[in-house]
Amino acid sequence: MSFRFTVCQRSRLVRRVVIVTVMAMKWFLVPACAEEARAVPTPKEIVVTIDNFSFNPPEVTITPGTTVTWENRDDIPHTVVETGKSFRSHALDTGDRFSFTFAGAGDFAYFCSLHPHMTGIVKVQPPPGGAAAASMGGGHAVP
Ligand SMILES: [Cu+2]
Repeated sequence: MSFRFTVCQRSRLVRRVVIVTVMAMKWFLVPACAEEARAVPTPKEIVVTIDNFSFNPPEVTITPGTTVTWENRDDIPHTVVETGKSFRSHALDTGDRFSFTFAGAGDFAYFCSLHPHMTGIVKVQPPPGGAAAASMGGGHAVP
């Protein structure tokens, strides 16, 4: 009789521990998930490679503040020149890099001045509901 009573008490204690543990996990898990959802990675630097007489990828879409770095992987020199002349690289030898940070929204078509058939475009689009929507153009070269 007394043995049965003990088992009953024990299982009640186990159930209580389980409930407390689940409640505690809820407290720990909810903020962790919320934080993860907020930290959606927005790349602030992307690389466009120059290979076999082409920019790869030829079209990129970024948000203002993003730095684009072009890297020449061809064994001949290339340049990166924006049609509106907002940026212009020197001749890039193999392995050379050129970076430009796009401050404002807009479409920036560019080409290689040594091989004008090589073209690409950078589309800078403000994040949804972002305050940067009003600013157009601009940016600066990264030394
Ligand atoms: Cu070229």
